[in-house]
Amino acid sequence: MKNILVTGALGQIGSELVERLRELYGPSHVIATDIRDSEEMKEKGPFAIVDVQDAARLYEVANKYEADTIIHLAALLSAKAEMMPKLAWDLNMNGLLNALEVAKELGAQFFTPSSIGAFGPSTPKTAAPQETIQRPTTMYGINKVAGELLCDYYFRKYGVDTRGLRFPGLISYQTEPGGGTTDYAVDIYYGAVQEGMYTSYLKEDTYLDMMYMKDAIDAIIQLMEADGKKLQYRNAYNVTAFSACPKDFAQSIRKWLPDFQFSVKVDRTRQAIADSWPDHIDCSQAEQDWGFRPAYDLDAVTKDMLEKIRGKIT
Ligand code: AKB
Repeated sequence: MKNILVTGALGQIGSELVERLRELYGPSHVIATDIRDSEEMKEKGPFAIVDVQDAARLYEVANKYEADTIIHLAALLSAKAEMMPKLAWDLNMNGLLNALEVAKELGAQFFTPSSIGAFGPSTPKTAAPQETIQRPTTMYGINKVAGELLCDYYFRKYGVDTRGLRFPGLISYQTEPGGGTTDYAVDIYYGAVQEGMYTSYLKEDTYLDMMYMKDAIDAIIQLMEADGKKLQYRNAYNVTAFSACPKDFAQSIRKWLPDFQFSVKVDRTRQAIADSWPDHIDCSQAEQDWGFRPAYDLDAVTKDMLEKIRGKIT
């Protein structure tokens, strides 16, 4: 039986992943950790406050619960990292290094997400391949490329079973994202349900890859359960469900809410970040090596998001 320790458990991915892992492996086998406290998380299974920059504390908690799997999610997202680059370096890099060290000491399997942010302006704009030029121009992207290389290093040098995914923008209703460039793809649904309108901070024709959280959670579990011998890549596999721009989201929402009002007021920082990323990445390697196959396209996401957000606020 696995004992899985999750860092950043109260974040956008963590909150849904912990719930799903507890269903699959049993509540006592999933140790949720975060820098913030949560009564709700505590009630449902083991929970500890951990700042991933505190290596000793991270080790203490992982060792206490005999963690054999570490899912390291604690990180600053792209827009926030651009506003606080030094903090981003400290948290994103030292946090990762500390978590990898714990995995090495305990012989644990390891997962951490990379991102489409690991690509830059010189990466092919469409169907960006699994292996391609990675010269990102954002602090977040630099962290992600360095992180991919660091995870590969721990695999080769110390035999740590590191695995990773390059996530696109993730869309979810349970916990809102914070500080990302792709957050509009969540905010637009809240705007649609609560106010019947949304003002996008990205231009209407800015294409980026997107994926529904349910598909992202499935992909993490599938990759972690995959036969390691079949993995031609470790850190990290390209994954995406669809490429879309703000206008596509607005058109999709109008299929359910015909009066939805959409406008644009560009935020220069986030637009520059989005412009430096590919419009679309190629995920055929993930399909081939471990059977990645997302279930939700844009309209399926829209239908579910509108229903779930309505249920949440009424
Ligand atoms: C962000 O926008 O920073 C993230 C990501 C694509 O990594 N959602």
